Amino acid sequence: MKQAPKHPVRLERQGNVALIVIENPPVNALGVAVRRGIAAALNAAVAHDKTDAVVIAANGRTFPVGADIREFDMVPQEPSLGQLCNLIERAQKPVVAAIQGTALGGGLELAMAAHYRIAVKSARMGLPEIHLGTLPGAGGTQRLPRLIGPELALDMMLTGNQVGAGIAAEMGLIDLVTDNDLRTEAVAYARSVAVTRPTSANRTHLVDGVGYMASVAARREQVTMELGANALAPHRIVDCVEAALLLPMETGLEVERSAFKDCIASRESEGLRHAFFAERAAAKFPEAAEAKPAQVDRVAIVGGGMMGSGIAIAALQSGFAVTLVEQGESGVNAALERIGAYYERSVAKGRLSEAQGAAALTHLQLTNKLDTLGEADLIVEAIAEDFDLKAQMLAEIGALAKPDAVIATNTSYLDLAALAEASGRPADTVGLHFFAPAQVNKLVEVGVHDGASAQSVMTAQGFARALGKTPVRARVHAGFGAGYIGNSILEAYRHAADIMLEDGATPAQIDGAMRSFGFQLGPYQVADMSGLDIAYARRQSKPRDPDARYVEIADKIVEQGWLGQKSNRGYYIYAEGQRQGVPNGDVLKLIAEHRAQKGITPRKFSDRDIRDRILLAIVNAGARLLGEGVAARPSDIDVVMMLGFGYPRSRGGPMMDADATTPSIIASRLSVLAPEEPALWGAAPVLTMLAQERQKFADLNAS
Ligand code: T1G
Repeated sequence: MKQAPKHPVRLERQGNVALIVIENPPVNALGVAVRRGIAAALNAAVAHDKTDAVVIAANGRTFPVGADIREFDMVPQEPSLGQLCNLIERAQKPVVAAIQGTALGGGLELAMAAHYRIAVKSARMGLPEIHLGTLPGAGGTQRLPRLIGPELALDMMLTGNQVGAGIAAEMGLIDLVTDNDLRTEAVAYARSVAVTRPTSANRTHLVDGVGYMASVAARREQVTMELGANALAPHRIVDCVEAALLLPMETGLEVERSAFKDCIASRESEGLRHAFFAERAAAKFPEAAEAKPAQVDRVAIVGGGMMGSGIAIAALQSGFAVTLVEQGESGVNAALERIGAYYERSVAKGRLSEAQGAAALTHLQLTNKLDTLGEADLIVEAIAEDFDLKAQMLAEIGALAKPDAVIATNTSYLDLAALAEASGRPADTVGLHFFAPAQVNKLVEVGVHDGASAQSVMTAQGFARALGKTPVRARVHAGFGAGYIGNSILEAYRHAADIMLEDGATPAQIDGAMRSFGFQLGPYQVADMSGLDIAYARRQSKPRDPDARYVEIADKIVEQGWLGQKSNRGYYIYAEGQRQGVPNGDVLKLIAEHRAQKGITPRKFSDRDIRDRILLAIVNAGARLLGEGVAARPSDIDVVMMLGFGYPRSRGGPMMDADATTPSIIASRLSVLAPEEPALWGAAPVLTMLAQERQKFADLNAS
């Protein structure tokens, strides 16, 4: 018989103290059942004549991390979190919140509605709603300024950053930080306080009205400067903090409630919430049903170039013992220099303390001896992107690695299945495709070929998660160049751009159009940054699709010796050491000559044309990868494009964007462009199917 779900809230007693205990794993999200449970328990506790004080506590790893985000798209149910917080604040007996883990969003608001807050030393707290395109909607914008002042309150809400318990106590947010048993301390503390202390009555930071308004005005100006006048949530946060001074609590709460509703209804918040769940869904690999990640303590990386060193740093930063193998003395020294420079910069910028930097480096073994690989649990091959070199290296790795080790290749384009065969241990070999800079970029594509074992896949995925990365699964079939999800879509993106470049647009115009859409950089700025010779080498080594139009402009630029930022000259010209360039007139001349040679009369493209053509190419390529089973779900494509290629997060990614337009309209727009370049804009079968069945990509996310 199915076990009745335990109620997520229990009322316990310890003498004259009532304990309201929340238990809603995994993160005690404050869904409707939890809210109702807390309200009922509180009313019962306060009404009980043996109750002198109440403690609100949570079982599990954390105090509530906020409202249940999934409920934002549902019909609101009472009590709302705001109503529950008001009920707590108005309680006629002292209420103490006992915090462990991360008290975030509505969880911290609940604690601020309590009359007192105590926390374990390791606890952290924050209001990250801005990362979801919204603001604290349960009284946080009114109570936090009262507790810590406008300046610090605006900092916390506009950055969404977490603060530790120690800092929170210094700010006046927490009353007691303990190293002892939290529940015991909380009950003792509750017994020690005699009176309620409603936060709404706290005027400590509201007395200096002039100073308060100066903080508000300065922040409003800063937000407008940095984010523009239309940045909804940030501006509404400032308005609400202003209201906390100027309006009575009830009215301030109304202002907050209306601002919250506007933000939640915005396309931006919809996109950011989708991104939140898409990143979590991406980590759900089918192989998890068959295997668990094996323990990885020692990692070996073969190749200490930019990628190899970056992966080594990411592993050191996550506490792994790292062996980095490079060729010869000079290779070892170059890798040591690269990694050393990273730690020097991090210490200089205060990101790490000297001690932390030194401690990390004690776990690094740098060598030019491959036979050290026998000790590693996981080996990442990160040498040059050349099939023969990689195949030979993987064969050596396969021979040296211990029987239960997992072998990963960082190839971004080469045939993964063939490389796995070359290692002699295809079942133990998978793809681990990091994105530059590997110590920073959150995205890792886990390449899965037909012969890979579930254990190897899950161990690689587990390693990526342990590095704090977001792993996305990319299934590749024999004979297919890796390319995985990201680079396959990038090829379509670049191809669409190159066609417009050949037909009349300029690099700067195309880049400008994509920046105004929300990308940080346009395709030609990215090309210059990554090095034009790398892409050139790949084009030369890859068989051309005879049915696809080939644009030779990029090749001609490289053949002029213009390689991008590394040669201060590419699509743009760069002053020494500068990352911002000016359009390269010689390239414009080269393009004009190229068109004349091909008999192409340049035509005008509006920025909207440019965006539409590129986005249609991206969505269509995504649909093709879904049809080929390379991507498991559309939201995985969204995650790859947002984390790896700068697709604006507030839009939720290209596949979510396509749903906002609808697959039917996308399919009809593609049909207009398809005759121009069927390989790019000929609708993929999955898209045609969704359009015909009036379905959305989101319907495929559930699968
Ligand atoms: N609502 C619903 N589900 C949530 C959730 C939430 N707030 N937070 C986490 N989950 C699910 C998540 O999808 C995953 O599910 C599982 O919990 C574990 O999460 C009115 C408006 C706390 C730092 O923004 O940042 O309060 O994939 O894998 O890496 O003002 O979760 O297992 O099925 O992320 O250890 C504000 C969001 C909400 C915090 C833990 N709060 N959460 O990270 O685990 S808005 C937040 C996180 C709000 C009020 C407002 C992280 C974490 P599944 P996980 P983790």
